[in-house]
Amino acid sequence: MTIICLGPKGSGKTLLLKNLKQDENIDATSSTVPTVGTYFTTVLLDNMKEVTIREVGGAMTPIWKNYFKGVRKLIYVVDASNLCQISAAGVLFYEIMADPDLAAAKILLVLSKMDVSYRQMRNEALLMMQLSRLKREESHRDIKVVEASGMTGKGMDELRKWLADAL
Ligand SMILES: Nc1nc2c(ncn2[C@@H]2O[C@H](COP(=O)(O)OP(=O)(O)O)[C@@H](O)[C@H]2O)c(=O)[nH]1
Ligand SMILES: [Mg+2]
Repeated sequence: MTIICLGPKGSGKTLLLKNLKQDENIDATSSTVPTVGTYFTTVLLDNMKEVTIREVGGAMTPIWKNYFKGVRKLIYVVDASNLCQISAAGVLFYEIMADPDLAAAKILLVLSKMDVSYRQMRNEALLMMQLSRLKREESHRDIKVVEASGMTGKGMDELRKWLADAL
């Protein structure tokens, strides 16, 4: 079972994964180093099953594709508090959706940093990502949206549930 976590640099992937892992050493400074290469996290779910998630650093966008083979679930993280970054994130998201290696993958779109965002920005972000159009065009596909924060732990239960689903 391969799960990957993608998203622009600084969108909050590492902090999110640390939260999922319930890492005791999380603090605000522990994730400021951009992930170089890829980073693996193993998460123990409530049903005592373990899943391993591979974060592919945002700086590696040109070679994301190399990690798509065999991927069953994909977590795409966008920073909901940074609308400047969203359009570019949306373009990349569309590219990912079009990749034949991911045709059967379940997709989780994470709007991160909701602690410093607010509802209107969340709606704006989804509009800018053209999510409703994407859902229409990719109606066969399972796309779920979760609002999260690596600071407050918001959304972690939903994320864990999604990870445990149909393992
Ligand atoms: N306020 C806030 N800051 C966050 C959140 N998640 C990450 N950050 C900060 O954003 C920066 C980049 O986070 P990181 O997890 O390394 O991003 P990555 O490049 O996607 O792995 C760090 O300074 C984090 O402390 C969040 O949910 N809320
Ligand atoms: Mg990272």
